[in-house]
Formats: sequence, C-alpha cells, structure tokens
Amino acid sequence: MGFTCGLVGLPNVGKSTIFNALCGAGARVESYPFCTIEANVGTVAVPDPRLDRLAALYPDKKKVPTHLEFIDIAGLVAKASEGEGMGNQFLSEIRSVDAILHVVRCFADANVAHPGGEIDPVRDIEVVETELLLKDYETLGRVWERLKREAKGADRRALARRLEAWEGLVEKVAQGVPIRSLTIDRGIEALLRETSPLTAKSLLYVVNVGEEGENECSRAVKRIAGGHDSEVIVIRGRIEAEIVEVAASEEERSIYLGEWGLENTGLEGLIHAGYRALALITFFTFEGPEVRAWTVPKGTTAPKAGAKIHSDFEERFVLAEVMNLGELLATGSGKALREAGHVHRAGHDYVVKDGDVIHFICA
Ligand SMILES: Nc1nc2c(ncn2[C@@H]2O[C@H](COP(=O)(O)OP(=O)(O)OP(=O)(O)O)[C@@H](O)[C@H]2O)c(=O)[nH]1
Ligand SMILES: [Mg+2]
Repeated sequence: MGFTCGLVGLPNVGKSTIFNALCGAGARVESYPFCTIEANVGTVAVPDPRLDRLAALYPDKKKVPTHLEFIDIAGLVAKASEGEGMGNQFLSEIRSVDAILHVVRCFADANVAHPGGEIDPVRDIEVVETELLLKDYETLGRVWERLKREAKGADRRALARRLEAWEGLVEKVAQGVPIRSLTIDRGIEALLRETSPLTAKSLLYVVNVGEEGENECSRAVKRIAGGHDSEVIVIRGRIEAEIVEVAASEEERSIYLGEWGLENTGLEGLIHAGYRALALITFFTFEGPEVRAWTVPKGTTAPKAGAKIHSDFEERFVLAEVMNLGELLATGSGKALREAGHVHRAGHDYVVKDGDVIHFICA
C-alpha cells in the first residue's frame, strides 16, 4: 500500500515545476494553462538522517529509504465541478490521493498567464476550495437522497439518526465548511469513508514563491492556513527545479543552494510535511543485505508493520525485537544491545513507534 500526495491548484501555479523538482521527472512545464492533461505520477525517497546513521553502522549493507508517491494533477478552474476546464476528470484523480497539496502561486511573472488576471492568493484559494466543496455537496447530496428513501423503509429509528447526522454534514458543506474540520458522528463514519469526499482529505498549502523568497502573498496564505490549522510549505519552485536538473551530485546541490542563501530545499520540507499530513511514521530494519526504512500509519501494530516487509509476516508473526535507535547507535551493534539486555520483546499488540528498529521473528 502506497501513500499518495496530490498536487492540486489553479492552472499555471507551478504544480508540474514542483513535481519535477520533487521527482526529477521531466514533466511538461509551459507558461500557458492546462499544460498538464494526464496526471504525472512519481515516487520520492524520503530523506531521513536516522537512516543515514543506521546505515553507517553497517557499511556493507545497501541503504534503502522509504518512499512517498506524488501525483501532479491537471489545473482546476472555477466551475470545474460542473465540467469547466479539465472538469471532472481531475476530480477523480483528487479522489484517489491520500493528501492534498494545494499549490498557490505567489510569484509575479508577466510571462506566465494567470487565469484570474493577477496574483491574489485569497481569491485563488477560495476558487479551488469552493470547487472541492461543490463537488462534495453533489456527492453527499446523492447519498442523502438514498438515505431518505431508505429511512422510509423498515428499521426506521436507526436510519433516521443516520439521516439526521448526514443532513447536518450536508448543511455544513453547503455553508462552505470543509469536512476535515468537522467532528463526524460515529453512525456515519463508515459511510463517509466509502463516499471519499474531497474536503475530508488532509490538506497542506504549498506556496510557490519567486527568487526573492517569502513575500506579502505567502504571508497572506499563512494567515489563511493558520485559521484552520493547516501547514504551509514555501518553495521557490523554479529555482529548486533548476537546481535539481543541473546538480550532478548532493554536494553540487548544496553549493547551488548556498548560492541562493538556502540551507535545505523546500522540497525536503514538503516531503516531511506530506508525511505528517498523512500521519505516517518510519521504522527501520537491518535484515539481510539491507538497512531499510519503512512507512506505516501511526497506530500500526507490530504484525501489521511486519506485513509491509512480507505479506505473510502478519500471519506468521511470533514476536518483534524492538531496539531504540539512539541506544543501537551508542552500543554500535544489535548484538551488543541484546547482550546488554536492551532489546524489547514485543508481542502482537505492540504499537510501532516512530524511529523503532525492529527485528521480526516469525514462525
Ligand atoms: N517566475 C517563475 N515562474 C515559475 C515558477 N514556478 C513555475 N513557473 C513557471 O510557471 C509556468 C507554469 O508552470 P507549470 O509548472 O507548468 O504550472 P502547472 O501548475 O503545472 O500548470 P498546468 O499544468 O497548466 O495546470 C511555467 O512557465 C513555469 O516555468 C517560479 O517560481 N517563478
Ligand atoms: Mg502542470
């Protein structure tokens, strides 16, 4: 099971540029809107200094990072929910992602057309969010009609409660409240999950700024995001894409970044923010020829984590030997840590923690 972040936003905001910078992918970038028609899909290694330190303990083993998937989706315009622009096609692509990265244009460039005339992040964000809400209103409305019909049938009391909760939800969406900010009635949780509404997905803002970096526009996005607890990542899209394209090595990349007064790429921040938005954690293994990082959702138990490595590990799970990464690095080997009695033997109910180093014992 992969985890996917979708780049969503108005046309020409720099989604493909950022996607290329992330994935080194060479997706088509043009100064006219709707350059992207078919979504581009790419996988990105999640940079993690903990994996680097662990790999340094085992220089003969191959270092394998964990990955996150990104999709560069076609630009969305006002009335997209009614089929305008790329219309409904992109909506099904958004439905398939786990988290939405809402890309907002904050770079000024007369050569790059803006569908709204000039840059205005407040309006631009509203256009995109309104379309997602309208689509949800339509989808939830269809289910509502069905629930109303069902509530006329037999088991009325339970159905009436469900109908009422659903009605409340539709009303909120009609008022412009995204579903992610609502507390959902237990009785409709499963139905809502099945319906997979767009505004229930985790969201973070990706602000594409020009060479000058943070500006009044990006600060405006931060104010909007602060109002509903969303994260904001600021990226100098074009510069980062160019650096990724021309730098032949990590060292060269650092040098180019340094020339722009940057320590890290905004991309790295974006990958980690995507990770947080999806409530994911990382655990490590050093079995066989590999030192490896793995991704699981927060709350995953040891047998389920084992299933990431091999599908039959969950069934064959006996126990997990869990090591603390800091202690492992301090003692220098799993063997020494075991001899010191610092390996925790965890059973079926053990919930994996971010940074655990795990050795699975299976039947
Ligand atoms: N000046 C400047 N131009 C940028 C920046 N980022 C992207 N662009 C330009 O903006 C134009 C649109 O970029 P794309 O990445 O194709 O935008 P998009 O959001 O994928 O557009 P659609 O696929 O049409 O929805 C291109 O000409 C890019 O070179 C930036 O940071 N600064
Ligand atoms: Mg594009």
